[in-house]
Amino acid sequence: MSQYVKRVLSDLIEKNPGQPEFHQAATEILESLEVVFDKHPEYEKAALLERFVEPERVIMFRVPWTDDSGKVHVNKGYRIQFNSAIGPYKGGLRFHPTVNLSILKFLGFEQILKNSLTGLPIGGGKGGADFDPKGKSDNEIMNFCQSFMTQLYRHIGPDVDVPAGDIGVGGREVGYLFGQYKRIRGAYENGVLTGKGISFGGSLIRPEATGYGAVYFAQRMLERVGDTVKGKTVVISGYGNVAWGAAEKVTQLGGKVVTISGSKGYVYDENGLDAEKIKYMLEIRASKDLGIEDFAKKFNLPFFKGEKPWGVKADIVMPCATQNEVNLDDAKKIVANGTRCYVEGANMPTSNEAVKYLQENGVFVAPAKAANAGGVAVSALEMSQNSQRLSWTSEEVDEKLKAIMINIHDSAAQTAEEYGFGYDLVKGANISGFKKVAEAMMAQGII
Ligand code: NDP
Ligand code: 2IT
Repeated sequence: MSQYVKRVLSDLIEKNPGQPEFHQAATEILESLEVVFDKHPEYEKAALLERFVEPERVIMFRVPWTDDSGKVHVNKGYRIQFNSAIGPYKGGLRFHPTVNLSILKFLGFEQILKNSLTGLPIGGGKGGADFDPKGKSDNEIMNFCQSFMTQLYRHIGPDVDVPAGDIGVGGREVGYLFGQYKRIRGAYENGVLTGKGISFGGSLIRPEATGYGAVYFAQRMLERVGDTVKGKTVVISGYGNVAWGAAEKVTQLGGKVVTISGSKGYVYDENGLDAEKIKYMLEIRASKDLGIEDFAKKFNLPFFKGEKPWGVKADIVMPCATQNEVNLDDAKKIVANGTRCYVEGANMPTSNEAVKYLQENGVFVAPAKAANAGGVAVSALEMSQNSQRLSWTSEEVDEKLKAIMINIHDSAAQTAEEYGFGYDLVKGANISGFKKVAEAMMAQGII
């Protein structure tokens, strides 16, 4: 690595102790960007990289709420406003007990490049809380969302920062968050959040967009080698929003989804999921009491308790649950199974060494920031529809999503080629996403 990039990375690690996920994401990104800094000595003079790795603003706040028995709880709430060079901060909110500054900084950092790759004018941000929505009643979820927004509202707006969903935050939570924002602001600014219900400014296809987009991305990778999704065996992890959209699109295209999973284990379906089973994924995700084991029980399928699905033979592997689900040992199993195509639906599901191992052993890896950008891309389309006060049909949104995914793939592939990395989509996506942000930051002066 060049001295400059090395120095910024080691400073980042030293100055942000106890943030392993942020270090991990930064290491992968900065390693890829070395070649850009070699070409642009003026970037170092402007301390571009030092500024790029430092969030513009980190907001932390208290979220007190009352459960159904009258007990008071307090959670930590966050919003990382990482980079607004190319547009208002944009990114999801995650409600999960593991949420902390490290996880949100890695997510926010990745989001800057992902959002740039969509070709749409959105900056990077991320937020959330260490709140566990599991087992909570509807009323408790509403209380929490209202308290969270009572703090967050002063920091966001349609031209300032536009949150959306992520783990633990879906349509129901976005509805409660929007209701409270509207009540406090006294204005109907529906462009302030995306992933809203269709009756109040949501976009058709937004719930499906991340999973569909990841499969469109896989389709483009296969097309390059004269192949299609039809007839392919696909291993998916997770059973949430992203896993659901991916399973639906793979199945529509004639592929066979043989696994889904949750934190408690995975389900194996030799015959491949059908429409009824895919629909049931939505029910368990929305349920207060049901989990992945109940899916296996209902359809009489084998359940592998405490295990991950990476040992199952597949043509395509799509991790769609959470970060660091695939380590080096898992990558070895995936390679040994002859998998050709590895598409990240979740954010940073793969350790850096596992990504390298997959790539060195002939697996085509589609990194999250490229492959899962369909969700935020349709969020940006939702913002456009809101500001123009119109709504596009499902077909219109789906067409735009497809075109965006093809464009992301092609620009990552072309950039990697240009910089001498062959078909390395990890490097290509990082460089391609960064170039636009870097140009904008340079043009806007030292801020
Ligand atoms: P959901 O809340 O809908 O689903 C989360 C899924 O991941 C569940 O299957 C859950 O299983 C599993 N999971 C969550 N945490 C863990 C954990 N610590 N260990 C193991 N499994 C876990 O979230 P989404 O589908 O929206 O998000 C999934 C991934 O996709 C995340 O990485 C997210 O950042 C990313 N993403 C989401 C986008 C979106 O539009 N929603 C867009 C782009 C990326 P269980 O309930 O059993 O824990
Ligand atoms: O990780 C992501 O891209 C998301 N959770 C979606 C963000 C968004 O603003 O739609």
